[in-house]
Amino acid sequence: MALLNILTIPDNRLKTVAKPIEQVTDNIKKLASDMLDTMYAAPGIGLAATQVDQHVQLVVMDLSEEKNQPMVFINPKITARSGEQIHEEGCLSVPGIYADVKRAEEITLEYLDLNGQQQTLNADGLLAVCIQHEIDHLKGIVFLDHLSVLKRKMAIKKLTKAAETVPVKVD
Ligand code: K1U
Ligand code: ZN
Repeated sequence: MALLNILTIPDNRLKTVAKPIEQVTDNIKKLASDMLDTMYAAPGIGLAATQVDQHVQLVVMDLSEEKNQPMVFINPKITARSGEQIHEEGCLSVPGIYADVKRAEEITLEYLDLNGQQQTLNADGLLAVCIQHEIDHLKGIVFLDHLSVLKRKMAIKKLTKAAETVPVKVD
């Protein structure tokens, strides 16, 4: 088991755009496994390679209660979206800050699995939210970028001021 360092804002490396993975090598499989370990330890329900300073299109997630349903998405691409939902989001790269973000309610995702096989997934609810959040990371976007300038500034101020303990929700 290997735990990776998670970058936090305002680290500029979080703004890097990730490159597609050309081949699912043993190195990519090891990175996916280390990212899952890191996500479970954080704890979180998702993690993008960007957040651990690896700039390839790789995302891991597990939304199950028992933390026994790991998902790995390689080169994930949203090919259809519909509807709208507002969900409270958090981010391991923006610790202690939570805010409501508007995203598509239903999406279709195309990706490669760990065997290099093309897959399609239809998702809604929290699964769709989390996928959109993680794909944003691969594009160098964090969820604060979806907020108004004022709310973003408030969040960053709160984060800097209170690198302390209590989680805060930005309304
Ligand atoms: O990308 C990340 O930083 C992970 C992030 C994913 C996410 C959460 C909520 C909405 C959208 C995307 C997190 O996992 S934050 C932590 C979190 O949500 C959580 C932690 C422990 C138990 C349950 C949830
Ligand atoms: Zn995040």
